[in-house]
Amino acid sequence: MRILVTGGCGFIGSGFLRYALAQEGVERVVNLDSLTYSGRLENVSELEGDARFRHVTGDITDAALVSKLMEEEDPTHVVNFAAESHVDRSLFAARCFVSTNIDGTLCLLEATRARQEATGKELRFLQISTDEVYGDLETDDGFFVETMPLDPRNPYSATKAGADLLALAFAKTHKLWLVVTRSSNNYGPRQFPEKLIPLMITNALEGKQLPVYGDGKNVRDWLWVDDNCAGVWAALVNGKPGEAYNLGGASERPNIDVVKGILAALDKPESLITYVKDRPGHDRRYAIDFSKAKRDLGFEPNMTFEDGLAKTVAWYRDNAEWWTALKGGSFADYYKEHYGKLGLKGD
Ligand code: NAD
Ligand code: TDX
Repeated sequence: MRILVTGGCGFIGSGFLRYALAQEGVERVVNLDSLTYSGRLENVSELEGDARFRHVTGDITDAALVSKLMEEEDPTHVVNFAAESHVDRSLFAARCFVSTNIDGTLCLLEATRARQEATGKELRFLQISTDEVYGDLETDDGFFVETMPLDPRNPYSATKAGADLLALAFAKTHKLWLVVTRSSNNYGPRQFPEKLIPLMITNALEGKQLPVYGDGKNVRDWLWVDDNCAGVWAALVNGKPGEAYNLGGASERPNIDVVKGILAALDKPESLITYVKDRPGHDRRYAIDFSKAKRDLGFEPNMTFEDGLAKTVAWYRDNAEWWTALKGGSFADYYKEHYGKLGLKGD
């Protein structure tokens, strides 16, 4: 297998690069990543010594670069992780979400189609989507299933839904071998400290307030990042073309319980919790039915949330040099300015 991965300098993509290089029969893994604020070269530095690995800094919207890479590397598989991935940012900077998540996906799909036509060989494509495309369960029961209509509620999930549907449409109209995975919230080492779990861990380590949106009772289903990578791999190898697969962690938790768990693990006081103005359009509950992936791909989340959270807390405590620089300077100023405009997070 020769795999072209995009977005491999990010949180999940870097986990997938390590996962793929550990599998049998993998001759080559090429990573195309434009190194946005969330793409970190240090996330892949340990792979640089592997002769099968190549990193290319570049944008998935760059059609000439994408087709040049396809000619140079002759991939058998494409896995598209590259995205603008943070819901809060999409509330004030939606344009780059449309560009990367929709235009970028289209660019990769067109290049894949052209390459397949030029070579006459199957080129498999896996689109990384998200459970957020289903919208909001709103109630305490029920689960997302793959047959539900997509009903995204924020600019991030709208662009991910657009890409998801575009990919599935390419599978039908252009007869591409293509599958989509829709996972729930991932957590683990190397997640950018803007997302709930790493933000709360790092704020607690710094003795800062922990900003909980609304009443803290919104529910997310937490999936250990390596379990997601295993599910993506299984879909790439054993998926049925034209199908979407939900990948979940069977770990639904209200946000406030997650935050209290982090404080307990770090032996920090609950007085650090600050309830702040709610995120506009904040989805109440996500929960995943992953029985299709279990049945057809053998997917099963292995990590319990308690063990995974303890490992994640330990990683951030032991790797402060990875995140301290990210939380200062222009990133902090950027968020302060925009959250200020939205009246969020109290500053
Ligand atoms: P991330 O923000 O950590 O990483 C995104 C990566 O994509 C970065 O390395 C960035 O530099 C790169 N990138 C962004 N725009 C690019 C462009 N135009 N060209 C090339 N590279 C570009 O995100 P993540 O959390 O690792 O998410 C990866 C994928 O998984 C995304 O598609 C996201 O929508 C999806 N997803 C994430 C979660 C989650 O909980 N984090 C859950 C479900 C689905
Ligand atoms: O400061 C915060 N306070 C807070 O209460 C932040 C950043 C989040 N939250 C809440 C909002 C959500 O209910 O925590 C929950 C999780 O928030 P995020 O980490 O921003 O994730 P979410 O909005 O659920 O989206 C994530 O899961 C689906 C990923 O960021 C997406 O990329 C993925 O597709």
